[in-house]
Amino acid sequence: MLTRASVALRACSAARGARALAAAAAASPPPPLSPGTAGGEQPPSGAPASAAASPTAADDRMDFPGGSVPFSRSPAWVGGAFSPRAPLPCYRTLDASGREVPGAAVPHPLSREVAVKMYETMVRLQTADTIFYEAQRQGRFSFYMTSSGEEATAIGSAAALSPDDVVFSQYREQGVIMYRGFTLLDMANQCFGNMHEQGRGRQMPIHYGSRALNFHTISSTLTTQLPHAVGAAYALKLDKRDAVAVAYFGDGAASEGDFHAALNFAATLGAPVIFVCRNNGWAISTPATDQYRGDGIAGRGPGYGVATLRVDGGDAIAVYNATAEARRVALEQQAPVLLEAMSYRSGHHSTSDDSSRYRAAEEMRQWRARDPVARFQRWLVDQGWWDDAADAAARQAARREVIQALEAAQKAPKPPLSSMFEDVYAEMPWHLEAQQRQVMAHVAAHPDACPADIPVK
Ligand SMILES: Cc1ncc(C[n+]2csc(CCOP(=O)(O)OP(=O)(O)O)c2C)c(N)n1
Ligand SMILES: [Mg+2]
Repeated sequence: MLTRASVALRACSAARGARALAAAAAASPPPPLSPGTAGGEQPPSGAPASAAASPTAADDRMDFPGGSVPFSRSPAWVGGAFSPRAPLPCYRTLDASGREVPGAAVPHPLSREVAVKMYETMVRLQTADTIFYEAQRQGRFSFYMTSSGEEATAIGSAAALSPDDVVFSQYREQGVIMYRGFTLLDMANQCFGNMHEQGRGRQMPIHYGSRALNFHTISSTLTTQLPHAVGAAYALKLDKRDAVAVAYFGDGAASEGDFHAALNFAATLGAPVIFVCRNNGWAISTPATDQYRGDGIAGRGPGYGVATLRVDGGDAIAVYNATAEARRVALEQQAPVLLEAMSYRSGHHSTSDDSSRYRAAEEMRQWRARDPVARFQRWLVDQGWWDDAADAAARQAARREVIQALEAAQKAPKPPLSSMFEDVYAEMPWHLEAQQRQVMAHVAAHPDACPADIPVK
């Protein structure tokens, strides 16, 4: 059994609970800055300490509108080559094979019901990813992205959220919306762009969204979802709602200016938002090592005054606990939290990519051996909550459901051509009416201009 540190942690005050988790996660806390580089007035180099004039209360600090900082008599450089620091540690509860790490803090133990739901969702996600990917390769729809290697990040975090929490996702977190209740048929309808999907074919495949599930429609314009999430979180705060906003994004997306604007706005407004970065090592063909020179994405959080935790993104239990703590801190302190989930994109970036062109087969093989779904399954089996027969049945059922969903979605009618002018304005303005007339006249004159399966009306 895992150490049920939750019992002790829950007894702690709110603030102590957060610190306890951070402390338990810290295998080796970063060393303090060396004397003379920060932390107050120091005697000039070479001068005996006794010879240094003792500063008065008034002149040992600089008080300015943005805060109060201590003076130092030596140039207090930090960062880069001046003060290399140990990387922030990565919180985990399971080892690479799925065995419990002795002594790991688990402030929010998983119930059997939640754990099994998480695993069954992982199985459906893996099955959907495999078959949807193949369906795209067969030309049945135009594009797909898998979340292979990152299933535990999406589903572990989703399980720790409330249905009232508002999600803003990038594009590789379909496990989150699935966990919330988006069906395989909903996914297939969106990928085929048929009349049953809420976007009515106006988005590329994989741009899921659901008002009912509090999941904003995906926009693949990287990082735009982060400022949106901060705004939503601020609205939740003003309305005194018991809910947070959650923004998912990749390591590459964190290089956009919107990342920095979002963190700073969230910190200064005190917005209850959880930023979940999936650092999967790659932004298409650009390795994470080309994205930054600091300590990953987590290293930036403290600079913005944002509570930050690095977590093993392949450990569903660690991600669940990190997210549950992040949610508690965000709500109690009305402040943002940054999680950096360390993971690996085991598949190609998308169906438009061939990752064997830019990364080593050995790297992929090593990461696939740490498959997050297999790790979580090992743990479930160790609890006596899962076995081979249950696994085979779940995979067979998922396979049947995915195939049925794809067949039904492919057969469903497409929305009529005129629908592309609808849903933005309550009443269609004159310029859209004019454009609609032009399109209809064009298609009447050139029937081949419109795909045969789109009703012209
Ligand atoms: C503003 C913007 N710039 C560039 C792109 C093209 N693009 C799509 S995905 C991607 C890489 C993103 O990598 P990351 O955020 O690490 O997510 P991952 O694909 O690894 O999950 C890029 C550059 C885009 N969609 N939007
Ligand atoms: Mg990435």
